[in-house]
Amino acid sequence: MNIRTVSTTPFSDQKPGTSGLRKSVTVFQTPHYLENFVQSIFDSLDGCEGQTIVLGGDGRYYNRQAIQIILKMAAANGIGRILVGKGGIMSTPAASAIIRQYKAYGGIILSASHNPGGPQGDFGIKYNITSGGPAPEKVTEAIFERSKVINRYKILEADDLNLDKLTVTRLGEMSVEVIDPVEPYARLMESLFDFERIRQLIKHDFKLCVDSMHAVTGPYAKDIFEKRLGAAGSVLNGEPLEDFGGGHPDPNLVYAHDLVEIMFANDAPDFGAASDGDGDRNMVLGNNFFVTPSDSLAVLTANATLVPGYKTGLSGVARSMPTSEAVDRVAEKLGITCYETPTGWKFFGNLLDANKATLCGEESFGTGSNHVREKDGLWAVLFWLNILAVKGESVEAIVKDHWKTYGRNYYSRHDYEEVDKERATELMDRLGGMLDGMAGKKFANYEVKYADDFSYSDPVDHSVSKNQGIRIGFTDGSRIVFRLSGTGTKGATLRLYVESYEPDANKHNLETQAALKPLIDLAQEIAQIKEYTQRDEPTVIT
Ligand code: G16
Repeated sequence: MNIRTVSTTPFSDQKPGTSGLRKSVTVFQTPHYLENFVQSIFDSLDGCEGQTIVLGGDGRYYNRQAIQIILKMAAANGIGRILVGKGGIMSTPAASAIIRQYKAYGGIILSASHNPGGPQGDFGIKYNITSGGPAPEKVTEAIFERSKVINRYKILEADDLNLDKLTVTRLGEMSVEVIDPVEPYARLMESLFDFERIRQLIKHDFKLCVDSMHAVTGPYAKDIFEKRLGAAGSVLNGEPLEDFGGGHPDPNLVYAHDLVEIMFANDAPDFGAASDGDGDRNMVLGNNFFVTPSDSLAVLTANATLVPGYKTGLSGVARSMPTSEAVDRVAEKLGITCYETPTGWKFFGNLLDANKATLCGEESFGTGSNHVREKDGLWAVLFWLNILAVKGESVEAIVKDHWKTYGRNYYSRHDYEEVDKERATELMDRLGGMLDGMAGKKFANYEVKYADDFSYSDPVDHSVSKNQGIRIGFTDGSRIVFRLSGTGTKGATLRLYVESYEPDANKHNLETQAALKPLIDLAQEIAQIKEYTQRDEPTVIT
């Protein structure tokens, strides 16, 4: 077989964002676009020749074609063995688990996560390292630098492989193993959670509904909830489709509307959950009750010792900066450290590797632990089911009880999607320029305690990440945070995060937007959001 060296010219826009390179499918289909980026990955990896790489994606449109290209490029670049998910499918947390279980050199994951799919939708690619976690900034920087000067890529001339059968075959010198992407993951889940106890709960008429949103978790959810745990018929939208059935596979109250309708009906099930495109995000609901991701992290932390995999306690916890401080209060009570990192799961990697944190979470519907190095949607669902099985209480009762003990952090995120990039940058620059001297200023009932552009110094490798979002904290414990999304593909997305703390249990039943209204108005006033975005309302409120 022939290795072809193809001349190419660089694209200037291959800088990985919050989680890999995400662009529209049409951009990825531009001749040489995918190949340039993949070659930049191989060129940036030291000593990957002869090594094992894991490969799979969330099954969205272009997944199959991209996998065939990457396989041929891997063979031409001297990779020794590729483990590829059957049908090219692998959820992001399963890929992380498989990299770790097989002690692979790394993995290439094809996903644009919660972004819509289909020919007019988005596609994405990211590289994960030996630990199973997303490549840290120094690796993504090296890939980007390489992409700016690349002038050739290597590809094997060969026929496409059949990826729909579990086989071991060869592509040139490289071995290709088509593996079951579900089994190793399901086994890992069985090692962490009390499946027997959850089975008993379900047997005793506990009803659950899990929405896979026609994305990658369908086969995982069917295997785990329906087959292993006996919850027949509990998986909704379980057939993975290349365009996610035309939906937006983002598990929040707006996009997971099928589930929301079921869970907010009169005869709602006891528990509901949804996953995103690649299976790393989760949304948890009780009967007529929504659990914010920030509260979910706090509740899991407070109850972790009820779950077999965490029964000896947690070494620490971590949350991204914009995530509410609910978990900080639990950590304080448990006497463990709570780390505050920038947005992006990659920042948790060092803390997990160094055993400084056991659980991590983000407001963007992400929760996970040291069992893998990605956030893990179905893991979070199982964690909740295990707690529910042990406590025998409803989701709502558990959360309200939690608020009684720790106080309630009212929390909401307002997204202004697809706004003008230049104007959004101007808004952030203007805010940045206002921070000096803001501490001590009074706005209506609020007094500014601190105002800064968040900078993170990694306690393990001491790398510093600057400009990670603007925080304005007030003396009563409330906060407003502004940042531009690093995952959007059209224009800019401005995110406003608003949080206030209420210790008084008699005031825990307010509607969230109403409770936060004074702060939301204040954020408008300070940042002049309407003027800069030309929008009267946010696109999505979660
Ligand atoms: C990715 C990252 C998360 C981040 C989220 C939103 O999630 O892994 O850490 O919180 O994007 O990022 P941004 O606010 O920059 O859009 P996913 O599920 O898209 O891979």
